[in-house]
Amino acid sequence: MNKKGFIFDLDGVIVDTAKYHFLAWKKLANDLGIDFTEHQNEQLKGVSRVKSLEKILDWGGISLSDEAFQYQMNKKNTDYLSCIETMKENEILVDVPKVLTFLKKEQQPIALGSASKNARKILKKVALYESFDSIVDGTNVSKAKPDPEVFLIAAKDLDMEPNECIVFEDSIAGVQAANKADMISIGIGDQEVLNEANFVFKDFSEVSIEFLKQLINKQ
Ligand code: B16
Ligand code: MG
Repeated sequence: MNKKGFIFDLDGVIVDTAKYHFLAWKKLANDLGIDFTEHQNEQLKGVSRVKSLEKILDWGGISLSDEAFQYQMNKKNTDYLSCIETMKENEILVDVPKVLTFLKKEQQPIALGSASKNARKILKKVALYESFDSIVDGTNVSKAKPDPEVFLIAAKDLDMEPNECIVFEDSIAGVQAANKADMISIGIGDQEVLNEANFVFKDFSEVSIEFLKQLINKQ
C-alpha cells in the first residue's frame, strides 16, 4: 500500500484562528499608535509570536525594552486566548473532517505542523487532538517558518522521507518552508498570495477525494 505523510498547518487550515490572531495583533499595534492592515497581517501568518511582534514594531519604527516587549507578547497572547476560549467543533474549517476521515481510512500518516504554542489547546477544544499521529508545534521548534524545521520534525515523527510528504498551508512563510523541505506544498487560500505553492485551493471543499488518491499514489 502506498503511503504519504500528510502534514497540516493549524491556524487558517484546520481552524479559522487566523482571524483571532489578526484581531489581537491589530489591537496591540493600534494601542502602540501603529497602523495595521490586512496586507501586513498576511506577512505574520505562520510566523512565530516573537517574530510577529518584532515585525510590527519595525513597521511602526518603535523599539521596546526587553521587559516591555515581553509585556506586549503576554498581552497579545492573553487577548488571543480569550478569543479561543469558547471555540467549539463548529469552528473547524469546511471539509477538513472529510479529508482527515478519508486519510485515516486509507491508513495514511497524519501530522500537525504549526508555529503556534497554543496548538494542542486548540485541537482539544475542537475535538481533533486524537486525529493526528504526530503533533509538532511552536513548543517543539527553535526556528520559525519559513525555516523548514517544523515540517522536517513532523516527517521524521511519521517515519517518512521529506519528499514523501505533503503540506497544507495558508501562509506564504509556511509554503516556503514546505518547499524548502522538498515537500509538496498545497496552499489553502488565495491563489495570488500563495503563488509559490505547488497547488492552491480556496478551501478543502475544492480538494477532491480523487486528488487525494493521486497524491497517495504519486511515485
Ligand atoms: P501563538 P500556524 C501560527 O500558526 C499563526 O499563523 C501565526 O499567526 C501565529 O503568530 C503563530 O502561529 C504563533 O502562534 O502565538 O499561538 O504561539 O499557522 O503555524 O498554525
Ligand atoms: Mg497557518
